[in-house]
Amino acid sequence: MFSAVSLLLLCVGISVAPDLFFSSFPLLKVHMNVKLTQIDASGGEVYGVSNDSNIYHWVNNSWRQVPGELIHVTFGPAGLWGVNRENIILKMQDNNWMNVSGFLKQVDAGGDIFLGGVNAQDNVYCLDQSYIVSGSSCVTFTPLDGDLKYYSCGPESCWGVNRANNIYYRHNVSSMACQGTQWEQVEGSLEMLEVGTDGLVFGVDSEGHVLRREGITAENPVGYFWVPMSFSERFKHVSYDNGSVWLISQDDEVYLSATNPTLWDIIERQNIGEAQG
Ligand SMILES: [Ca+2]
Repeated sequence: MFSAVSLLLLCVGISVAPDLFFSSFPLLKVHMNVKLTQIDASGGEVYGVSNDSNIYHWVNNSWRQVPGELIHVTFGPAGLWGVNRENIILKMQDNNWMNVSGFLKQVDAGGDIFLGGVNAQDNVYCLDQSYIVSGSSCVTFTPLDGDLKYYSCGPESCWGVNRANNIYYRHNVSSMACQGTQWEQVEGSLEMLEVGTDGLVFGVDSEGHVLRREGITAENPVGYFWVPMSFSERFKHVSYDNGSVWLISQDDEVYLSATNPTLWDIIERQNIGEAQG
């Protein structure tokens, strides 16, 4: 149980300069009887999958299993989507998983309202709003140039990483022209990254460190530099939504951190996990 005293101590510096002390926020290990390998948070909803392909939804501070089997799940303005072991793409439509044409190993529904993803050969694709809202299983993905192993979108921006862990920002993506215009390589090296609903970007490097992109604004969507978060654990996956940082450790345990003390107060009162030193 996270004590009020330690919360106070850890947050002492935060009122001075929130951005500079961002990385000092505490870490909470979320109580859970199964392990997760991937997680996606958006619009107040959180979904994850376990290593045996079960799907979970965070509801009322606990995990509720969702019917079906996926190796990657995503939720966002484009809805609830996933891919299974055969790389078949599935969309939650009228409370059932619907097979959608095409094959991807990873998808992201964070675009407003479009989908991004990559296939087994690291080819990059997106799906325009017209196909998202049509409800049809027969869709045509738009190919992008370049190769990525992971691609994630916020409402107005997409980021990805390639097999060499190079990081790329995609310029001028939109709901009606999701392919955007060109790539811009961003300094640094990451295994994966996720774009939040507010456009903030978090990633995990090859050593399991979590990094946040600093300085992202509408005028400067690429931001300025990466800020490491000083967690004691090492992680393999991160997703961010509205102040909450959801993390999966290298041994598949789920952790939660938060970017403001108010949220921490709520988390502590709800007793959904145990604080980590
Ligand atoms: Ca996402």
